[in-house]
Amino acid sequence: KDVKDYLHLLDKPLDEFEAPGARNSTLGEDALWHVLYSLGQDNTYLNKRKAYWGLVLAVRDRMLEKWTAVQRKYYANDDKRLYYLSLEFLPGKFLRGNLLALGLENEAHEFLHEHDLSLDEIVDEECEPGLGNGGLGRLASCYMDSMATLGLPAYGYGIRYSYGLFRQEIRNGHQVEQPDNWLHEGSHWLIPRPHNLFPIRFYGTVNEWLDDDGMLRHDWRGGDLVMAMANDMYVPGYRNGHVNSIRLWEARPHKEFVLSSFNAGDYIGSVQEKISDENISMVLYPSDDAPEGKTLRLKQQYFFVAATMRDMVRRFKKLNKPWDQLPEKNVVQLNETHPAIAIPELMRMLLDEELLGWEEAWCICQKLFAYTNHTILPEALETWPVKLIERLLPRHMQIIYEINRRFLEEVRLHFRDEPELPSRVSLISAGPEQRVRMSHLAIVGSFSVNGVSSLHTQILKDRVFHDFIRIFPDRFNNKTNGITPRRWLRQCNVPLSWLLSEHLGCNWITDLTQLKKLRELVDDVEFRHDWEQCRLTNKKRLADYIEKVNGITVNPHSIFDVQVKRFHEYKRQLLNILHIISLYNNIRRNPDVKMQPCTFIFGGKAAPSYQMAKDIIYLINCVARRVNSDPHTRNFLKVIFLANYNVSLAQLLVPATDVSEQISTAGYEASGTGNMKFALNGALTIGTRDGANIEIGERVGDGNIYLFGLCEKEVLALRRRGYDPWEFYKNDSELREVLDMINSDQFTPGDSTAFSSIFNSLLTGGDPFMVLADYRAYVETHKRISHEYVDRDLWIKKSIMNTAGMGYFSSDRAVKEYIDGIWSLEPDV
Ligand code: 9GP
Repeated sequence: KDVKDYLHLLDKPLDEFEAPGARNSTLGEDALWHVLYSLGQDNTYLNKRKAYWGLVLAVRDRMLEKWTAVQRKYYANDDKRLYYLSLEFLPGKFLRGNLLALGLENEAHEFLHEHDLSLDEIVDEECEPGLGNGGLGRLASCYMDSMATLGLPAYGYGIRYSYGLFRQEIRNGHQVEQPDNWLHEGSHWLIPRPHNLFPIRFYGTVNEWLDDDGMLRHDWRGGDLVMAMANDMYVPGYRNGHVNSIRLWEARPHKEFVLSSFNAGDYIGSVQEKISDENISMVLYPSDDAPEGKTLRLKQQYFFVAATMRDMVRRFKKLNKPWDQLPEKNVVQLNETHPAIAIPELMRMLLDEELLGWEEAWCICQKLFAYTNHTILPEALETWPVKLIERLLPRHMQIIYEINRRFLEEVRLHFRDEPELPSRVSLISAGPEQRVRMSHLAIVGSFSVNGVSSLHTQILKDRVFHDFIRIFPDRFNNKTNGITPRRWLRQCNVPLSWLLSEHLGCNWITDLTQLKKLRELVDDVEFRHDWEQCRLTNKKRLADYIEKVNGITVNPHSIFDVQVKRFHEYKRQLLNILHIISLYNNIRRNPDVKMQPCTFIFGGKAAPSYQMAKDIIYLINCVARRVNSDPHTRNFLKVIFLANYNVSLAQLLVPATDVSEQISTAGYEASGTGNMKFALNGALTIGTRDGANIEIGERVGDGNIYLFGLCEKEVLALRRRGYDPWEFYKNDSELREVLDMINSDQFTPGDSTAFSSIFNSLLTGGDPFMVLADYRAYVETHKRISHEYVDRDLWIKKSIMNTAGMGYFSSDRAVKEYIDGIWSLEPDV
């Protein structure tokens, strides 16, 4: 069947959701108009580029009409607004998703068809904004999609980085980082708003003065000013006429030139100043699950938070309401601690500019802010040196001291017999260099603190923030992450979407729980056949990509086993590659082995400063080179590393995956969201009892997931008892062989020390992430997978049961839980 035969299944009629101001012209007519009048190009013939940009502008017009109508409605209805503050967003490419949400897919297909073009070709023209590192940024984008689809009065806020996360190239097996100049052609999805401009101060001094009531007041002045300019990105809801926006701040020089130095003839000096001001929004920090303690990063955090608080207060002031209604009309969600400096910033504005008293201002803050924690890795919990904040944001440091003083006074009062408690919960850590603990600031200044999976929230309560639970027993809650079904099924897996809509209707797109009805179809032979065909179509598409990009032929009937995510020791890509090496050894030992061919696919970036993660990438590529060129194993085993893993590549990989690798050391992965994407698309998970894997298991059923290895409690217990990786090395000959190969020149002929860092970390270094402890269980589980995959009926049934069980993991469900449990907002459609 042709694409067009199915499209009606996925499209509801337009008139159901057209907003006021709908136009008479067609999308194609408008695109042609824009090619001539906005791009200034001949529109009598179209190429891919012109068609792409013309369509972007025509789609954008429609979003703008809806967005302005929605903004008007917010004011008219006096709606409570949500501000979602995140230093990262990873929206992926826009065109296809926006067409889909606005119900314009058919029109776009027809228009392109008339010009001998296709949507697939022209989306190649689109550059993906990499304004995030990984899970946290992508989650923010999934939530923005759901907020718009649920018609929430919500705004995303972040930074318009000129350079997103680096572009990864692999040269001679090594990761090489290249700048990602995603704006080199400009982006029409982003609307600059030069009049939404706020001055942001750094450094300077604090003066004291007495007001008419004799109250001591503070005034922060001097220092450097940088301008924050708004750029808006639009997020349409799915077929509901609702459009929200993400406001991304861009740093601009305060003055085009500093006049004094200009007059003094220091032309270069004044230009230099302009450049350093703009640096603030120049580049995203490429660290995931580990903060970069650099001044520029703190500047970025304050810069976007200060501009956002100004914007919120600007809108609130239009309502002419008393200050105590600020939290009735607004709620601010802090995505991680990165925006936590918003708490002292709002205090400063209320105290120093609006002249409120401390109690009143603090009461407002505590009712306004909510904080989501996404990590328990100690090295990833942000702290900033007191000295740095004192210099960069002197007034904020005073306010943090005062918040802390009052908080600790209360703690001492209520926990008299625990003299150690105040220093443990203090916002400021003691030691040779005092530091501000941003998570403590976020907890104390918020009315809600949530983790992102059941296990993660439990760990926060039991371990990481245990003391705070007793101080604020009602503050902690769980909101298990979710993913948007629009991008992660409807958009990325068109064949399966057709099949689902044919059998279930289209409502699953906005009500993912409908997927449970698939359970009634598992015994239908024809349905299972169609299911398998969909999967095969996706696998062939991925195989074509691998052939084109990596020049390696892979067998689409082999098991596609995929691990794509940031490279981090706790995510244990190492465990995966150790298993592959042992498989390789076994095939070489038994050339007549009967086994299901397997294609192991890796993708992901390592933080440029994280040497061990880069060494692991190099190891994978060296193993791949050896395995793929060995005539004895070539037909059974392929290892592929796909460079520059990003949202677009994920959309290609996710629907083509048979086995999803989610193998972090139990207790370390807060939730994971990749795990959800794969299972939703019918992959089977091999995973540890970590993060959301546990909840996925509960929903898809024990028999449809491969959980293995130590659970979180066992990891802790083993560590307490004294974990000795050498024992595993000594007692498991297969494992020993693999490790010895890594510690030789087998994969790097002539260089036997290339991977000694890895070998040493696993043995003499104590194997901090317990790779060796889980090795045997992992290998045995893989044997089971390989065995069960051959029983196609069994496997396809399990695959269907995965999709059927994943309804819960929709970001619509997650956002509804935030609405009910934290935000108290009214959907507005
Ligand atoms: O590492 C977590 C990941 O497990 C989670 O799924 C994601 C979204 O909640 O956040 C990641 N954390 C970070 O990226 C930094 O804290």
